[in-house]
Amino acid sequence: MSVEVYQNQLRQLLCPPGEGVYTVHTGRERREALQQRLYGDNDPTTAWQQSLANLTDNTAPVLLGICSDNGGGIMRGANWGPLYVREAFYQAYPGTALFELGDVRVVPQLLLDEYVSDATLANCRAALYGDAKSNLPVSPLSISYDVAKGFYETYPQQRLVSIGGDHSCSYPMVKAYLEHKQQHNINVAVIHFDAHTDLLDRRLGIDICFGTWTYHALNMINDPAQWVQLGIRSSGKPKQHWESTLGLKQYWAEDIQQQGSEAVAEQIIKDLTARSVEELYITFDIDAIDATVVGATGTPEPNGLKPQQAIDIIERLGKAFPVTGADLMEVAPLIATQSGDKTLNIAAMLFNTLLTA
Ligand SMILES: [Mn+2]
Repeated sequence: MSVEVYQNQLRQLLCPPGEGVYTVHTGRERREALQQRLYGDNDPTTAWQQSLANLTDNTAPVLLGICSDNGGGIMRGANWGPLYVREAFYQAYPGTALFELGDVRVVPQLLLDEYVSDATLANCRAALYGDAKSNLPVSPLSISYDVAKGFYETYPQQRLVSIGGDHSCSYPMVKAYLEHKQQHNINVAVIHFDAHTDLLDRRLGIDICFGTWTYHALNMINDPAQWVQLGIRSSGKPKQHWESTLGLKQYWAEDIQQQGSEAVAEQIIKDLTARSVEELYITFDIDAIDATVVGATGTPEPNGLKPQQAIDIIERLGKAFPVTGADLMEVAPLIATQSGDKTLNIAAMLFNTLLTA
């Protein structure tokens, strides 16, 4: 795919940053503030479309917003994560170099094109692209995959990061990343922060959603031992079950409390170095952090990591390996939380850590 073809595809599959939730009034002030920050007084749609031509010479990390909570299911609201986390991030870290690719266009009743009937595919293609016979994807995870796949083909040296969205949004991003690294014979590991394992084969018959995506992504990595989960504490089965049946590595929240973040990071570095791992993808479900400070998420859990513990681990790993892919998922800013909740501040800190690790 040529650069021009890919950039034109982005102009169809995505919308300007902040517009991924399809709405006229809700969230308008926030969206306008973001676009003012990015494009000044220029028309945001035109400015965004034109800005995509600058990708060719870009060296900054590239951000994709995925405003889909269509794969969630306990408490929704992570569709607002990309807009709110961006605002908190830009306020806390003004001047950070970041290329805004845009937001995935999200039809909130769809998840994956494989789940959609031919008639609905045609209807949504007509609605999104003005052409019922278009072959472009229409569901958020399918769009995200095509965007990421095309990105790695067109800009193999650049770094793509994303903000979601429920954790199913990581599935297409990790899939495209792992396929790209395999094609180039680069040995990678995935570092996965989460209160939950996300390791169900199916949930109510659905194979790709927030509770299952890791089980399926695990099949794509060179060796499941190069998938490391941190912060687990809410699981129907013990650690030994997951490690022995699926072969991945887990550090539960209690392991990190007992051993300390430094010792855990050193152990991971030792294991991954012995496996000749060259690069890391870090996927961060905000519910890895303790519910007393992170309440604005779909499934907050007590007894989690302190933000600084997660930051220390990421920074230490980032000194040992290049972090060439990352995402931050499950921030649901409109979920009512107790006073003292710091979800957005912490999300901004974590996102900055992922960018700079
Ligand atoms: Mn998760």
